[in-house]
This record gives sequence, structure tokens and C-alpha cells, in this order.
Amino acid sequence: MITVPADPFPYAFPPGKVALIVIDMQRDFVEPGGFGESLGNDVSLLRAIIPTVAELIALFRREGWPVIHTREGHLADLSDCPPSKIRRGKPSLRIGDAGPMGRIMVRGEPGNAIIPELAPIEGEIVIDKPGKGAFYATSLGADLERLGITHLVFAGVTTEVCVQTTMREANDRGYDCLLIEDATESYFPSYKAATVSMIAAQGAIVGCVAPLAALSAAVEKSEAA
Ligand code: TIU
Repeated sequence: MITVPADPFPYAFPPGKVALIVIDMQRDFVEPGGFGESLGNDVSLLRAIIPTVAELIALFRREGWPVIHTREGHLADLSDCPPSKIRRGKPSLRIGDAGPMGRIMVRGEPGNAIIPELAPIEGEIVIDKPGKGAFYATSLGADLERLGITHLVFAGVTTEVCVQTTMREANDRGYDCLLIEDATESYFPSYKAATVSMIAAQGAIVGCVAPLAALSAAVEKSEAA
């Protein structure tokens, strides 16, 4: 087992049974002209975590542990997008509308792609999901079972929406979860702070929380032992 100093208690994981889930690091959320900006958000806030997420992905690749990427998006005919999701909010562009990076939140459009800095490599699983949670209407559960994964490490955007929803789905399915707090971000700093705090509250009701440095140091220590 590798043990990471974490909040509210140390997070221990078996190296062969852990996977990283990188949530929705897509152009639609972190670049101007995408879905995130259409909702009225300042997307520059989210870009700050890119180097940390890249470092986290590199750590998993170095160790040979699975890296799984997710993308939020819909089929071209929007048949997998509930009308309520299209109607919600007061966006300047709605899901399916043509924007500067192609149709907003539609699979295969330029804006739906994972940003080049964090692009998946050959052999990594990419989960296309219609919802905020990565388990709903996807193969993620079956993929994790096939890989024999019991522990999940989370990064990506946004902390209180797709990251938290997926962590809660994972938690209910029995996965032991760790959120890397400097590898996740929100358009709203107060929502990120509240989410990080509520995940670890009540004795890790959703999971543990630690900075990347704590995970990296624990992995290095285990290698030196
Ligand atoms: N990926 C994700 O979090 N989807 C969102 O819609 N997030 C918002 O914060 N809007």
C-alpha cells in the first residue's frame, strides 16, 4: 500500500488497483468561445491548473497506472441531451448552437476536444458522457471492473459540478476516492473551497483530499523503500 497524507485522514491505496480520472479538461470549458464562457464564466481561472494536471497525468503514466479521461458532450442530433439541459441558464450560445469552436458541447466538434496540453495518449480510455457524472450512461463502471480498479484519484473541472458528481457516483459504487485539490478548479473560488471541504467532511463522506505534492512524495517514498 502507498499512504498519502490527506484530509481528513491518510489515504492508502494498492498501486496495482488505482486509476486517475481526469474530468472534462476540454476546450469547451477552459478556452474562450466554448460552453463555459457561454454560461457567463471567466474561463481563465480554470487554465491555472493545467500544469498541475499535466504533472499528475505524467506521474500515473510513469508508474504504469491507468489514466482515464472524460469529455462532456452530446450526439449531433442532441437525442442524448434532455431538453431541460438545453433550456437551463441564460447562455449566449446554447448546447448545439454554432460557436467559434464548432457546435457547443457536441461530440467531435473542435470545442469538445480535450486541450492539447493534456491530450490522451494511445491506449488511454476516453469516456464520452452526456451527464455531469461519468458513470451515468457510459462504460466507465464496466471499464473499471475489467481493470480491477478499487481506488480512484480525481482531477479536472469543474470541482463542484462534474468532478463532485462523478466522485459521488464512484463513492456510492464502493470506490475509495482521493481528490487532488490543486488539480481541480471552479469558475467560482468559493464553490471550490466549499466542495473540497464537504468532500472530506464527516470523516471523508465522499473521499479524501490532498495536494499533488503529497501524492508525489508518497509515491517516491514507496519507490525508495
Ligand atoms: N464539466 C463540468 O463541470 N460541466 C459543467 O457544466 N460545469 C460547470 O461548472 N458549468
